[in-house]
Amino acid sequence: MKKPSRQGFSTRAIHTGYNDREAKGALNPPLYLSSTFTFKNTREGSGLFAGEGDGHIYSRISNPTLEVLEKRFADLEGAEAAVSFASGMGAITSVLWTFLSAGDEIITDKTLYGCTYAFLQHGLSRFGVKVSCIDLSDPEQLRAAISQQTKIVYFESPVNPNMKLVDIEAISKIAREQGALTIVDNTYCTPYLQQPLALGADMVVHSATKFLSGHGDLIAGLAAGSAENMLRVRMEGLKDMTGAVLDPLSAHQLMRGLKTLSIRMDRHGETAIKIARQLQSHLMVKNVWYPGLDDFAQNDLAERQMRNGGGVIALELVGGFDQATRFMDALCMIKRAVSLGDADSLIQHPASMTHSTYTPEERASHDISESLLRLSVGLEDADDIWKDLEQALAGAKQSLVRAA
Ligand code: 7XF
Repeated sequence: MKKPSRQGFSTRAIHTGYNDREAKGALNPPLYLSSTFTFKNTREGSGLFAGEGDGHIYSRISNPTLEVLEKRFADLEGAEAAVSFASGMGAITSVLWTFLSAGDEIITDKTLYGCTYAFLQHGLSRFGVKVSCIDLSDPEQLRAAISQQTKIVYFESPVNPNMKLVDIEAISKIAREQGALTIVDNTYCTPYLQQPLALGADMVVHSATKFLSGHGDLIAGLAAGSAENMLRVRMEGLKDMTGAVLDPLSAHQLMRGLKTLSIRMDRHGETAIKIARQLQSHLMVKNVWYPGLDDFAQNDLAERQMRNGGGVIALELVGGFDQATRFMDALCMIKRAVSLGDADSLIQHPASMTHSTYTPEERASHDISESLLRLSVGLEDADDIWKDLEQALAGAKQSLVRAA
């Protein structure tokens, strides 16, 4: 991996990968709306197709606007290279198609974002890949399960939606000893809060739709890792298998989001810990899972691998799902919507929404409670977020009292 850069994270999120002097002094990188790129002569074109030189051929392979984003993002993740995609699912599928073949095994944590799980169960497994789901928060389970057949160990940390953490360093070490690649979905943290590659992982994937862009106005994905692995992802998974290429306008907007990533993540974390504590002390709230809480079961691990607890809280109310529905419906400012990491606070019910790709039986055995709610804490004033939650909790309490 590349040596750490001398400038700080926030500076690099604004400047890396772009020289305004090469673009008529434009402060922001030009938007290259071009599907194809001309060749000076036939030899240059054939050479580019043979991997010689470093020009652009066609925007499904590379584009100068995306190139700035990719260089900047690789630097932030401490990676040699990065590739951008049309969505987080585009990133995940392009990476996994690149490195897996029939007969290989992928070991994943038992709890994953719903569509990632669906891709493994309904996609990869139909093509002869063995998919094994275990509890990766216990590294000994990986030690027992891993074999010569295992090509990839894949997980999220924190896990969507239940906020469990996976020890990236411990898992990467076991996988490496067996010759398997570790791939971490770093969506919840972004490289500002957590650096999986520095902890030994081989690649990271992201839904850049979330905190990285931060404003709920685009869908995008990113992957980062060694130059060799990223070249394969670009030339096999992206170019030939999924074609899930990011459009330049979204790349441009995503770079705008990256410029404020560090201050947004600090604020998400500061507000989320306050809200998590307030929720914990409310009579209507049965459980709160947030990595910044002192009594969070994996608090030590959170301190070791995360800068702060992030912007997402999982909770369960007294009275189960019926009360949870009343509570969600009573919220005024906080929006009922999937996605996370936006300036706007969002709440959703994983069992019927983001994780409805699991059957009820699968949810039961994959640690996804039917009454779990997921709150993405936005950038509004903490007092206003709490006021909205409090009035909705008061309504839920009244209806519980009436029912009793
Ligand atoms: O393809 P997308 O940009 O929506 O990203 C897929 C994805 C990948 N990894 C993680 C950890 C994710 O959370 C997502 C998308 N999750 C949204 C959510 O959980 O609300 C999707 C809404 S259905």
